[in-house]
Amino acid sequence: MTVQIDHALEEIRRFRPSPEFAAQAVADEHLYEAARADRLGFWADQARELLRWEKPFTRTLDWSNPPFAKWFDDGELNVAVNCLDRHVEAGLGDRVALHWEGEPGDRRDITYAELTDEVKRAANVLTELGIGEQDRVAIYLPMIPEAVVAMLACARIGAIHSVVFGGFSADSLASRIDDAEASLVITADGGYRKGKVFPLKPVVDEALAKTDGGTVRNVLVVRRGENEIDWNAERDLWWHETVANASNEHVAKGFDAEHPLFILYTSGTTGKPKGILHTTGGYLTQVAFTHKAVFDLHPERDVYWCTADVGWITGHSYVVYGPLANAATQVLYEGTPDTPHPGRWWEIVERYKVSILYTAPTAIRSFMKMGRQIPHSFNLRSLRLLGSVGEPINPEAWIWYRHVIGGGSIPVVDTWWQTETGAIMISALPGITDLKPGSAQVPVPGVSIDILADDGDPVDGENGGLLVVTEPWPSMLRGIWGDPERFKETYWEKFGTAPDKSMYFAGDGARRDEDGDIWLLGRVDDVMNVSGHRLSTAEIESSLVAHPWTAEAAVVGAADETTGQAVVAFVILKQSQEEAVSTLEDVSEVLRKHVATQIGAIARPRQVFVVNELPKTRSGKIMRRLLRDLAEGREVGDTTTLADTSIMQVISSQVR
Ligand code: 6R9
Repeated sequence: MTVQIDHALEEIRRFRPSPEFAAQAVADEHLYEAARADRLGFWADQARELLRWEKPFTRTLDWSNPPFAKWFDDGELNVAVNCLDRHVEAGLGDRVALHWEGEPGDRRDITYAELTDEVKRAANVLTELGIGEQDRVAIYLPMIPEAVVAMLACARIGAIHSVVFGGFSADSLASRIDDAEASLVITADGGYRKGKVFPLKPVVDEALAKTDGGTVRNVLVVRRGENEIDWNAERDLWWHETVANASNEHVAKGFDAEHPLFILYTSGTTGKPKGILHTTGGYLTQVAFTHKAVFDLHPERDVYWCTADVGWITGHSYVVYGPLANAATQVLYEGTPDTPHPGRWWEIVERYKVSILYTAPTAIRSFMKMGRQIPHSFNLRSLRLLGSVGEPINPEAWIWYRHVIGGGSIPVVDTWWQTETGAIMISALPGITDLKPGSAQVPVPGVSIDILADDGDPVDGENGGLLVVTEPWPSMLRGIWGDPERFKETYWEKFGTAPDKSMYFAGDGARRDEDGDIWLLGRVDDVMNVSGHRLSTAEIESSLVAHPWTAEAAVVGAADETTGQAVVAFVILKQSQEEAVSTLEDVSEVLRKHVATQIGAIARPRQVFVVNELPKTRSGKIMRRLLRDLAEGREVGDTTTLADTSIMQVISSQVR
């Protein structure tokens, strides 16, 4: 039997690109044609056009031992040279690479020449500390320029970085340091968040105590928080005493295109975090290509801002590697969106005249909750393109983003991808694609996507199924650090081990509409089964968010005696509506009816709980697993990857 996900919610709004935008757009139809005609040739062209190779490659893809791919593998390049030196040599040394803004309001503009200088110094320090090719370096920093410098310094000398979100616990940090057997940790005394200094170095000390010091020989500490810290004179070094005094002469060598670049840990739904491994040539090709084509980058005039933390893959690909490879000018902001006032982001957009903004639906929905008067008290007219990543963006949030932030006429691109895919895989191309709110739309040129039922057969019509990538792509993960078996099982053997059945399984549900546009339906593990109907979280959540009272919603399937599972919803109300609603029982009744009318009786939530917060990861993804525990009356499971680990207590008290 083929198992599919039912498709329910209709969305009919469409937005054509404006002729003015289309006329100046970087991407044109020709990209799709070229990729269709010769997929590998297309990627080889991108690799040659967008990057500098120390030694040109002659082979594009070696797929003789799937799922272990090699791209451009007889070529050599240096990632840091591609992101820095070559721009300086091309006369762009005075261009601002980073407009950095700290949360307390301190600012630094760093040019490409200055950034190159700093990375060379840091590379020399790493080498002096005995860090060599393939050695692992853990980076545990706030969003300060040194985070970018540290990553590029590793890349420059062929060391492998593993960035861990500042704010992850000592346990999480320790397990990541252990798994990668890191020799060095780069951290700061502390960083700013919500108006306060949060300690980082003390967490590193605690983590290293847990690992018995393990493989770590040194800790390099940036001074940022000026908070009191303990010092181990044999192990610890100050960044400002070492990097500032190091030589700025550093000749970078080329490394094989399959030389590892970084490990980034991503929490599997169960089990221990997976260290996703990325390499250099293919990765840099696809991040540079997508950064340019999807964001319509004109590096000479755009100011780009991706709000992601560098501890998330989005920060790797679209704060560090993509934008810098493309010589973009970008904003880097240390703090939270609402410190010291709720208009902080919009003030930053106004100050730097940001033209391209890339953020997550969670942020958009939290601004929706606070109301449009906050962004509207700033001048946002510099914006000409908006992007979204991390979760399905509900159509209502998409419309709000386009209208309230974008002034009503600029493109919004919803980009689907994963830590594992390394770069954007599905997105509209602005200037070409007719935009549909809520749909991630089409594979980027050179990427092959399909949607299959559980047994590997195609799904019927517009029904939902499992999203798969059918052909290898340049920025694909090369493995799970230290665990090739888990790599194969988790991603490549969903439909069996026969060569024609081996495809990359993303773990997401998706459907294709009649125009061929792709809609993401949420994680497959979160799909609910109500009386034999498989319902997606994304569609019911979008329906809830479409009601004028609701700013955010999460739904889960909870065990139910009659229907197998029942839909249980958690909603956050818009601040402007809180007075309009009389009692919480009313809200629940009205929203249950609303979903039943919009989608159908089968999707009507059994319960709707009004809450003030939802449990989210540091990158803003809702952790539905924890809400399911709550809805089924169980003790709440592992909360270590939550941005705020105390949030579940708050939510449980509101639900009772
Ligand atoms: C880049 C990133 C990957 C998971 C992915 C999916 C969800 C990301 C999305 C989206 C719908 C989008 N996701 N972008 N779902 N529409 N535009 O988020 O990487 O942190 O590894 O998460 O995020 O469920 O499988 P990562």
